[in-house]
Amino acid sequence: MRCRRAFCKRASALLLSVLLGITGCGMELQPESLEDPYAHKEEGLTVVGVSQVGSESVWRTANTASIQRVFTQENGYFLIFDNARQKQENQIKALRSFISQQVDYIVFSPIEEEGWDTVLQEAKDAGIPVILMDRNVKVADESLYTTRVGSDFTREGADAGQWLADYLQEQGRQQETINIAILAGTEGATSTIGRSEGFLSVAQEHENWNILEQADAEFTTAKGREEMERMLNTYGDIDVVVSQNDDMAFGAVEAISEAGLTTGTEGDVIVISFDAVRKALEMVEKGIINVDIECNPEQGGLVERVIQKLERGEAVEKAYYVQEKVFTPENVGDYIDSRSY
Ligand code: GYE
Repeated sequence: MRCRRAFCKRASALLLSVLLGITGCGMELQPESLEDPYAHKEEGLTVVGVSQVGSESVWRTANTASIQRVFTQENGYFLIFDNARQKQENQIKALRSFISQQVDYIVFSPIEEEGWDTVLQEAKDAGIPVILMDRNVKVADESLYTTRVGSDFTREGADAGQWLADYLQEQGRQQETINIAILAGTEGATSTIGRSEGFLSVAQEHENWNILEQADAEFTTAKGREEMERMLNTYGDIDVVVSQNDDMAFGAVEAISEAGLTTGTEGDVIVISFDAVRKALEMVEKGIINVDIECNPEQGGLVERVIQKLERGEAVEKAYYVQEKVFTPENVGDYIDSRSY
């Protein structure tokens, strides 16, 4: 019975994926695989539908890779992966297709917090557990999702603020007016909300910190560069840039240097970034970025452990956090070589 059910699930999963134009990154769905798709497949795989936000950043690519490494057929899974290309409506469509395919689990990284009640109710009604990865949802009924695996973004933002407070103190600049420009990520995303809240909570304690603007730069390099350029033209003096991810920081550093200014430990503008991907860590080592607050994208393993617990009928927590560090020129050297993304 279990085998027949698994076969049906996978058959309908494949067909619907092809019909809906969903390409499986974990498993590329080639048209020819329709000829005899299951002849060589093991039975009894756990079917997992993953809806990813997009591919806006290096972090996101690493997050996707982490999922694809874990949810393989060798490990007992059939992965249906959908890239929503930064659109909530695409995520809702993907979730609905997972529901109609009767997947065993839905894993998804919600682009923004609001707007999920209806589709998550549909998943609940279909008896499909939903695991949030990376970002959170704001729903009236918290039982609409099983658990969330991700980062504590408010803590990350507070770490950034605390680092700045300590740094300014070391430099004897604690009385000076410090003009701060914030490059914010996607509006309404948990990572944007948390990093802002955490940083602003520390900023509030420092009367000399002057937040010039919080500009929406969507977590991309192109937007980071564009918004940085605009803010440099708008404000005469910017002492600190807080970039809510590395990709925006790359764009910001370019814009600052094009304006004839320098960044980092010896520079005109202090740069604080988040994510800590390899290229950014190298910039920390060179003193171009002052500090990088790590956000750990390696969440696939933790998501799988949650699924295994659920498979065994065990209770799970409502949230699981990944471990993260703060990188400065002093400690970054020990970590760069082992960074794979
Ligand atoms: O910082 C950014 C990505 O939500 C933690 O999204 C994630 C953020 C990450 O695009 O690079």
